[in-house]
Amino acid sequence: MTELIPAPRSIVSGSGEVRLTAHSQLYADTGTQGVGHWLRTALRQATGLPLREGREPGDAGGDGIGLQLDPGLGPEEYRLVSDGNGVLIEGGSPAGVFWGAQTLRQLLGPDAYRRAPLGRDRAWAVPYLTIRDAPRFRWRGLMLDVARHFMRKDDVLRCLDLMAAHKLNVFHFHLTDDQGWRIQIERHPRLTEIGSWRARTKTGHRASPLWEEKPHGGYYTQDDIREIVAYAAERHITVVPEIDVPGHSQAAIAAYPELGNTDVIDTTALSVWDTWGINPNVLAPTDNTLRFYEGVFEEVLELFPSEFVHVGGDECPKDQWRRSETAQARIRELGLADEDELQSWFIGHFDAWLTARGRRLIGWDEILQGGLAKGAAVSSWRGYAGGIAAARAGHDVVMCPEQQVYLDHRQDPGPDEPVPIGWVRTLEDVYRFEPVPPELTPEEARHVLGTQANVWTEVMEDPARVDYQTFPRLAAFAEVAWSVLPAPAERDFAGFERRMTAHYRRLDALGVAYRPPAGPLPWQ
Ligand code: TNX
Repeated sequence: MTELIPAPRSIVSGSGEVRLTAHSQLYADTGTQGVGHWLRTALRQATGLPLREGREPGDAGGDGIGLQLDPGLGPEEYRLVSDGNGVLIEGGSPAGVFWGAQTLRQLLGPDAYRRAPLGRDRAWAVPYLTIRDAPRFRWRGLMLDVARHFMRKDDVLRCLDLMAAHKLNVFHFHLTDDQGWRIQIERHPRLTEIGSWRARTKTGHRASPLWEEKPHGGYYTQDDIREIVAYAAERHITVVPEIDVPGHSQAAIAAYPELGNTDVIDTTALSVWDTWGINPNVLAPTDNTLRFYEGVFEEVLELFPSEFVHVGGDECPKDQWRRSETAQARIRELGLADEDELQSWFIGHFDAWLTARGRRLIGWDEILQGGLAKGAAVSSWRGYAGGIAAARAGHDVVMCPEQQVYLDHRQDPGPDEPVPIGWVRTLEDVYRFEPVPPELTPEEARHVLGTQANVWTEVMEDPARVDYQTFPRLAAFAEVAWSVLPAPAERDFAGFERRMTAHYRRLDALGVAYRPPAGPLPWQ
């Protein structure tokens, strides 16, 4: 059972196996109590074994599990040794031990992912081996768009569990967009009262001649957010919130019409958008807007301890600013050249604001237009170009080019594919994705913090559809983000597919509605 995904740096196999029994103990040193709690809970559910607390890492029976810190290892590095003394997982930090615990779960076989033991005796064995492992990137992300379609809190928690099982550690939470505002902001209650519902949305099966139109909405209370952030933290996942400005803001403008360009259109007539695409109704570059969003970000910072805060910045059409006397006056007053520089000023304001509060701004690559704000990091989505330019200018980058890692795109050209998005990103395309473009020098490449896969949900109305689009491709993505792989053309995709056979059984045990290798089932 060493068909591990993502592949570790090295495995040396021995002969023999550790067998977990009713007598097996689980020891966790003082630094790894949290991981110990997580692992005991997960394995008790799956195996029914008590896994009582051990007093030392190894035990006389040689059938226990030990967890401990080894300051000699890198922060997310771990070593897993299974031998006559039992299973010992050591990590440079609790996170490293946690990733080692994920590997242990894979070694125990797919049933180790179940929430209840099966009704028959079975052996829980870990082959004798030594695994040394560490991630290639420190940012291994998944972005989930809960604005286009709201996902309930429990679905988000499940998503975090699935991320952890794949050793992903950054959850980019796309909380606001034209079609919905999903986070409670106490000082601006209309953002959720008005902004979290839209009157109609097109949903339904691809084969329906007329898609069903129905109201859609929902939002997370601040307590829901606290729970999500804490649940993520237990799994060594950082939640990076995204509040999209100055474009993708129609839901906010529908709630507070004064945020829009009131001298160009009647913003009181706007409602939460019920169409997909790029929206012309953007925020007005006024002091009032800045103060309003500072208030939003103040509450956001209280809820999310992450170093990075995402401010969007993508797809902001400049037409209203061109026609707005208020926006033009601002351009003159600031001595700016054009509307691109006005956007840059807008983002720069929040860069300085976040930096003053000990945080860092990250935005989509359009924030390069008109000049990149001083401390800003970039999510490079329109290919690699934005990321390359940012890295060369000394800015940090997360690579997420839509040509490779947009999981809303269909995964097969076949006519039965349920998602009506034109571009095809196959499992193999994702497996051959390389986050660091060869154009970068080693020095510049250090600015590539890592990579993330993005799940935009315009056409994913429920968690089953999100599962279908996300898996199995997220498994390939996880290997790209974690493992040190050869250049794209030399990657052993056939070998990856062989390991996927075991991985599909894990996803089955986890209840993931992945796309079957043979293609969609009739009801998908
Ligand atoms: C572009 S990626 C967008 C999203 C859409 C997505 C659909 C990005 C920063 N903006 O608003 O949902 O394409 O693939």
